[in-house]
Amino acid sequence: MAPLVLLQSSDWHVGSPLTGRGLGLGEELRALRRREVDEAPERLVRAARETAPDAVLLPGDLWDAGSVPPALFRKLVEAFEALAPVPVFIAPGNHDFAGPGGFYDGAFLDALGLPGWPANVRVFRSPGWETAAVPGRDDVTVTGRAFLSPLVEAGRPLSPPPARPPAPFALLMLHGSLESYRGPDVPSGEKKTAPFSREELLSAGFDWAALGHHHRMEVVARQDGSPAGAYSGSPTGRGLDETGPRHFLKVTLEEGSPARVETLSADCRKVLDLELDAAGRDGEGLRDAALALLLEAGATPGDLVRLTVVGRPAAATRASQALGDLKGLVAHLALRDRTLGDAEARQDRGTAEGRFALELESRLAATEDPRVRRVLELASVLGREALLGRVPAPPAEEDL
Ligand SMILES: [Mn+2]
Repeated sequence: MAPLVLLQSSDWHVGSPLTGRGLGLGEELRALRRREVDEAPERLVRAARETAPDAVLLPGDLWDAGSVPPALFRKLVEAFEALAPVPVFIAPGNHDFAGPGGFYDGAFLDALGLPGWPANVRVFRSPGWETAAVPGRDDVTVTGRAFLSPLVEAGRPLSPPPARPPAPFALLMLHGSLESYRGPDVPSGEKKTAPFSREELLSAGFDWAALGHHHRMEVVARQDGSPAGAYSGSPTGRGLDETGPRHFLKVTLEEGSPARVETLSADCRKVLDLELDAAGRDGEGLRDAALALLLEAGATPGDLVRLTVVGRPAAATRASQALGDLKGLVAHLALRDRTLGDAEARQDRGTAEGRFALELESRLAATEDPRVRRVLELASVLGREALLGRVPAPPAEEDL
């Protein structure tokens, strides 16, 4: 039996507005990044040329909202046509849900004069499990389902699991929340949608599970350590919850051997969220430490970086001034000054700076609200400048 080669991706979120993502991108860079988010389908087509897969698996969230412009939908369809004759399987998620009146609805496409889904694409449109054949590979089946609305699904999709078809290679596509996932986009509290455990996934007995919904790559291993499935993660870093390199997955299944998972670079730049401890450093020391940190993080000129400076620098050190000229090293550097006043002045209640520092620190200790905290941090940095008799530089715009 020939090995089975799969190409997997999900969570493109085409049409994302990229606002409020904490990076403070300027208009021009935001527009460029939006185009890059929208070009994930083209990058996938290039990855398919490289990997020559037997099938492409896309477990959901291909677009960000039902209001995605029809022009972007056309580009999506063109990419899928470019993949033909390779079969493409889509299991719609909670963002690109398959309800009536959406882009997965043929009548809706007809009414808008939009092209229908190409013949090589199979979309799972039912909320119940369905199994599809893979054209050209009668030894393979794909079992999938769809979200029909954006609402949180509290039901457990793998309890009970769908019946495993008897094919030598039985593949599963599932959009939902692996309960042990701990990436930066992990949902808080009870917001997990279509939740499932590793144990539920393993006992369902499939040869591979293509997972979507979470945005950091994560492989789910069997008891013997071999891969049972994976989230590829989103292919384009859109903000501080999608940091680091982004991947498409090439998965090779061969009878009698563990699945082989290889990553292909999916993004042309990356988002980095770095923290620098000012710890007694003067301006030059801060600059050297920041350069070392960028190097260690593998920063390249195209990257989008947030650098948070914490701790107590040497007296009268201004982090924003010391680090301002690092901005030329990457495409975007958002500097966040969270430094505290120097320890000696702070201990002296007899000085204005000492009382100011203590007052703000006690207010900071009293609140968890991130917006209030950020305002207090800025007040601390700007107030110290003013107390030192310097004109405070207005802080850069931030979107929290
Ligand atoms: Mn999702």
